[in-house]
Amino acid sequence: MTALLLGLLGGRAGASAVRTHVGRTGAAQAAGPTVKVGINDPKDPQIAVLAFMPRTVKVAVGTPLTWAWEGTIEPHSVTFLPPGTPPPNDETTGSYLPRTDPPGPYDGTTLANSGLEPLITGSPTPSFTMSFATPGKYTYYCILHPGMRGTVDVVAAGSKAQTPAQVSAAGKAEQQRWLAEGRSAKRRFEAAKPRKVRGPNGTTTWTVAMGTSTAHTDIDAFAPAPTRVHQGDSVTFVNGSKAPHTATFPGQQPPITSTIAPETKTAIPGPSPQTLNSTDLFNSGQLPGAYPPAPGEPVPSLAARSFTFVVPAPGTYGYYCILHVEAGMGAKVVARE
Ligand SMILES: [Cu+2]
Repeated sequence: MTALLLGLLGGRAGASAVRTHVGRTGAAQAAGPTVKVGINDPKDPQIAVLAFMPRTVKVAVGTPLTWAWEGTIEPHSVTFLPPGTPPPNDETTGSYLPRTDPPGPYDGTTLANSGLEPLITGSPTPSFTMSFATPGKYTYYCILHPGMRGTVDVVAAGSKAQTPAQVSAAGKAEQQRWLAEGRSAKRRFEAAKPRKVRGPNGTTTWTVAMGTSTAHTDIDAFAPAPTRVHQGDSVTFVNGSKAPHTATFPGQQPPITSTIAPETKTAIPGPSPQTLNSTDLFNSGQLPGAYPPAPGEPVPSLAARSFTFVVPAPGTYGYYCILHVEAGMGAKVVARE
């Protein structure tokens, strides 16, 4: 992790600097069809596809259906909820982290949950298999990504269902579509000019976007850094994506690497704005995405999604997102006199 951070903070954010498990294969060959659980672009891990592929699958009662995590850095779950349970949200995610196998072939009345993978087992290619006892349409969720849902259409034994090859082909077609969607979003994101606002005493406040999102992807990258930052200028990080992010300047301190440590969420040394130096640790804390944290709740305000750092002296100030460092989310501010 430290080598990765050094690579990032040295400004080489991208595939070459990333310790990655993208592209590895070798999940056990399942007897039934397999649904893919997300993927990070093998050519650019900053592009995370947040989708079950294929989104809908038709299987017969008794057929084992497998979900495979292969090449996803972003963690996901496969979570079937008992009837009447609201979809997972920020407040309930924590209760769904561990795995809960259904007591037998699934009949739709209980919780069936892979748990958040690959975080829970740490396996590079976890999988989750279950079969179904009762015909019907079953919706399932990822506990971390609100828009990420899938459907299993269960038909009676002997009825026409999809073959494993058909499911695999449908999954691959969707994967190509969502990768293309993410790549085009990233091109637009990188082409946008940094926004700036004149401040007092001839200083400038620059805005750096923290990622962006499409219907099926998150782009885990900081917008290109402004190239003409001068001492006294400010850099305001704004999260307009659907995912939470941090802007974390480790200075000469040991970097925070745990995504679940309390200091990940904490503004260090205090609330916005903060004046940087090159030795201490600075952390925006976890800035929420532009997304309702739970159904019926408002989108967090622009202020809640923003954090400003003043750059007091010339120098190079490396920063990263604690939550997405493995995807290569890091950059630097270079300030001149
Ligand atoms: Cu992030």
